[in-house]
Amino acid sequence: MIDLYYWPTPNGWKVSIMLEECGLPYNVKYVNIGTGEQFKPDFLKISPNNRMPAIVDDEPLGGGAPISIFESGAILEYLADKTGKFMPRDARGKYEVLQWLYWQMGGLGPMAGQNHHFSMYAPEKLPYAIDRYVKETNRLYGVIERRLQDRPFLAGDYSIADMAAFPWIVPYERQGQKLEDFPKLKRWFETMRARPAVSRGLDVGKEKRAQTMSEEAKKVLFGQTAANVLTR
Ligand SMILES: N[C@@H](CCC(=O)N[C@@H](CS)C(=O)NCC(=O)O)C(=O)O
Repeated sequence: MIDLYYWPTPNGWKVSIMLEECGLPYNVKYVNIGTGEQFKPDFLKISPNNRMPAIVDDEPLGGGAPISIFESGAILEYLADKTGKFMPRDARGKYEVLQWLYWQMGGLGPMAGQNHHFSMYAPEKLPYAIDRYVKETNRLYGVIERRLQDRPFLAGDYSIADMAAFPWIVPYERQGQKLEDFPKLKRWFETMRARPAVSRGLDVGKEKRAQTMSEEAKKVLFGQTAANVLTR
């Protein structure tokens, strides 16, 4: 059985979607990031970056002691390796997927995350910061749009690259984007959203998802320093 350390946000959805797509049984262990559960010493042992998602698999690929993995991209790769699903086995196909997976990890996710931060959560509305990240998100949507001109999914067949990118498009409105401006992306987004496993993945813990972030949660999440992890 796999333990999924999770909170219902785009990075968490990547893994709940993959687990649902693979039909793997899993236990959800909620990590309430708004109350600081990500700093508990037991969680830091699994996820030293104090971020969810993370998994612990007690029937690991390769056998032996349970394995723990943090970073959603590494988790998706592990689950693809373990099940043989959603990533081609040939080297060319595999690196096609990995390029788009890392593009999401290093680009779309962090930039859209900063977009959310400055547009919705920052105590001051800083026009330069908002404009920078809304524009960069827009450029990245354009990269997807261009990529999907001649293929249905980011890396050929449906893969972990799509499962990584899709959750970050779900909040497109709060990112200041319109799907109508990106018809191929819109078609891809709607195809994915219509998959029952994607829908089940998005539903995991949806009752815990706050519509607005409390002031207490902002204090926990923003302004972290090394002291947050070194003093535990
Ligand atoms: N690169 C990491 C990012 C994970 C991440 O940023 N998770 C956020 C929620 S979306 C989190 O756990 N935040 C807790 C915190 O900021 O203390 C991944 O993809 O796994």
